[in-house]
Amino acid sequence: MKRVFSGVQPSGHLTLGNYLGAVRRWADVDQHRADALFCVVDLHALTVEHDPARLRRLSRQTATLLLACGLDPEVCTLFVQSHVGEHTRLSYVLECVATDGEMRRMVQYKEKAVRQQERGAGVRLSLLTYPVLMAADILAYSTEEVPVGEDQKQHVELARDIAERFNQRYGHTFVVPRATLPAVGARVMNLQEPTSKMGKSDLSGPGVVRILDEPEAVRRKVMRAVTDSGQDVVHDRVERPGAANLLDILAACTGEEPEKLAAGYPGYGPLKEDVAEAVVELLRPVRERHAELSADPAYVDGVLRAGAERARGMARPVVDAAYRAIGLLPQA
Ligand code: AQP
Repeated sequence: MKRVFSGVQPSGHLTLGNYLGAVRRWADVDQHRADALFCVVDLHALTVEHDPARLRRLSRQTATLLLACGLDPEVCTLFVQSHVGEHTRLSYVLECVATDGEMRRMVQYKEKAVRQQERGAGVRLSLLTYPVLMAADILAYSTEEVPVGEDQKQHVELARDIAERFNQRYGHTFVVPRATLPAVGARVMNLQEPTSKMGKSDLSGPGVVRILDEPEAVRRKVMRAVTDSGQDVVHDRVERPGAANLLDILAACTGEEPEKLAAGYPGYGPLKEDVAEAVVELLRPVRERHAELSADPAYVDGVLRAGAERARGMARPVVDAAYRAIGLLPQA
């Protein structure tokens, strides 16, 4: 069975982008076809300004939401990154294989560093180095496939490069992973700024649909989505990014082709109405299940405890092997 690993940061309330780009596939496909691990990557959420109490709340909420989206602890392993010490243990060793230049080329680092500076906050060193921690997250489990949205592709490629370099220098230790992207929904854009990704840490609100938004809020956000000049509906991500984003979202909800969908709409109004209803119906069962699960935090804690134990057992031998390979003296 293939080994699959992926994660989500508890850096805000999960969005429609997280759902369509990653989590829906984890639940519907990956956990059933693979030996799959899914992780609330809380250490990654420490790379930008954060509030400790909010981070704790969001970590539990994210885990609860992953279960509500359909992750089944009987068939996959769900855990919190900081509960498994092997991730940071491996990360340092991988920092000794990665280069400073590689880190500075990461698009997310460049974009988020600018955002931090604009907010008047310092750029944390961890923002530069966290792609190595992400490589450790992946490599510690001998992962073959990493199902992610498009924005994370570069980080998975870095993990590949690090694994190959380590294996070449110190002997075969790591499985070399690859990213897998969804056919549609790999990059859901902000409804107010359709040339920017819909990101969960975007606090401004109206362009970001959250999985737990009430139906009325979803409808309002979709109906107010920025569209392009021109009344005819065409699917063109470069010239008509607003309409293309709505068509991509509808395609991801219905399983149809965005280009074919475009042909059926005389104007933006009816398109928006259908997108709003499709998203409301897509998210409805998740919201309902989340309400049930959040009434039972002890159940969620139990799932995370068992998940961390299982994950630790899988990661330890791989990390021990990496320590031996790189020349660290094993404890007697
Ligand atoms: N807009 C998106 N479209 C498609 N896929 C997306 N993903 C994130 N946003 C979109 C995918 O969801 C998974 C988990 O994402 P993450 O927690 O690593 O990143 P984020 O939601 O983008 O959170 P950030 O980095 O805290 O937010 P921003 O960018 O707003 O600063 C990943 O597989 C990701 O590809």
